[in-house]
Amino acid sequence: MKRHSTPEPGLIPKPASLRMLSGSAFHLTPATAIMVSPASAAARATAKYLAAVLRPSTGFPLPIRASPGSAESVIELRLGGTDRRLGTEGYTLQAGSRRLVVASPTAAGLFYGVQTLRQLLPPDIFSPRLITRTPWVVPALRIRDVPRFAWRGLMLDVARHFYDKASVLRFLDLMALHKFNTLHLHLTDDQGWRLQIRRYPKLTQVGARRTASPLKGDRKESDGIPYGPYCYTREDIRELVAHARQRFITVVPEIEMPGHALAALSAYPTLSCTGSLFQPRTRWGVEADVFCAGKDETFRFLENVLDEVIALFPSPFIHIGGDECPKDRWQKCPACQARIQAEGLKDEHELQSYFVRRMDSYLRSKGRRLLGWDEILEGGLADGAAVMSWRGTAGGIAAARAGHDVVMSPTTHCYLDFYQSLDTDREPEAIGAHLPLHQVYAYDPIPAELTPAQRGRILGVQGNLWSEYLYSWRDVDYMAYPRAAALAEVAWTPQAERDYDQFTGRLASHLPRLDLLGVCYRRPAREST
Ligand code: TNX
Repeated sequence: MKRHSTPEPGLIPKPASLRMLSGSAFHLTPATAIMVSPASAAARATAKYLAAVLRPSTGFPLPIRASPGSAESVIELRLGGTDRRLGTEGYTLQAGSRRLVVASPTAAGLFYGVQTLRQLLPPDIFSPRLITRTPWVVPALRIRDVPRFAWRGLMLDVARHFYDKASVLRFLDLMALHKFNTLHLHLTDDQGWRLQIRRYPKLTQVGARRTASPLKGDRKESDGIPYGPYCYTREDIRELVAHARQRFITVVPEIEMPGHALAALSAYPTLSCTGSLFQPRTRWGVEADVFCAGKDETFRFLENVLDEVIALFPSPFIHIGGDECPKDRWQKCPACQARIQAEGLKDEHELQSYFVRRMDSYLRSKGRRLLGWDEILEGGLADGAAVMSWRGTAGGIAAARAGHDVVMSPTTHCYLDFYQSLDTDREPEAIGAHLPLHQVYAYDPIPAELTPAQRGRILGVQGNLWSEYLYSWRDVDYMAYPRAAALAEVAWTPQAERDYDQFTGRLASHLPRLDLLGVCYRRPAREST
């Protein structure tokens, strides 16, 4: 007789190692308890999270206990142990008859084990409505899992289009399911300032609305429709950060400087070189007016803004943008030219470097680290600052060689705002370039040209959702998924374990989960676009 072995579950991201066992499966029933050992606030919090996410579809009470008691079966969350190879985020999971144990030396590891457990259950565990089933079965297996990279990020541009707090909370929930641990929020740009700053109320009174946007479908025209005011209050941010923290996600704020700053200059025009009256930009693209690098007032303003940002966001890194800063105004500005003279700088590029170094030393004095797009390398970068490589990988390679930490986010593999198919007539309007699912999956963030020591500088990888054409959270879903699922695997799974055909097989089991979660993803097409 042919032996039927249990098929491997469709886990995304794929764990570092998984072994199917021959013993009996684990049964989740109305008489299952969650056991926390030893009792700790951290493990209890994750136990509560687990009970809450399993509740809508199972309807089971899943009490949290310190011992098995009379439970029919037990999910044990075991925090502790000294297995150093599990690092700060690894875990083990063993499922068998009557007992399923998730173990980790860290609370983060336990949380990732719980995410794996959710995916080990039948897909309708993700149903928001009650499913009548007993038992829910997890096949007997053993998993040992450690992420490849410490930075597993997604960036959400909330400046060009804004997504309300509820949408971002949901975005964080989906990130957690895919074991992402960093949400980079692009909070300010030419077209909008989205963060309430107490000391400078005009930033949101003036900077959080624009009179029009490019017309949907014909970007050369204006739609003539006012947009905003939209921003996050301080309370919103506190809630987002707390929700993220419970999911072991760090929220990295980005305040753009010296370029992409027109919304701020509209509120406080004296921070520009010309002092003219501005309005938040109504077209996409790059604005010529930028923060004046000559006036001390600019630096005082930015330091005060960063003080409030630091108070709201516990992230060790603060992103200061630094990309696409045209030098036209600086070339003609007496204050900027005087600064170049006084500081002995060669040109406006060195002035940008001066700007970034000055912000770097300020952030350092507050115990934080500066992170910026790869343009911040131009003219020399302060020690300790980290680089996000977006214009290909050359910036990341140069930065790693110079001893800086790097997050890889090249347009070629990580720009989730690009078209997903070459058949652009059948896709919602996007930024122009093309990034199919398989190309995201194919990315290896470690450049072959680096030495082993330099490779250690690559903190990880991030997918970017620039939002010029992402009008609502549904568009965000559509562009993010399933490419973010591919990126999650790039970020988490050992390179040797990755295989695109296998991934698409697992994705077929994963999409029903996303369906039940109401994710408006793009259904992968058969054609290899
Ligand atoms: C470049 S990537 C930008 C953004 C745009 C994006 C569109 C980067 C650091 N700057 O301002 O939104 O292209 O893909």
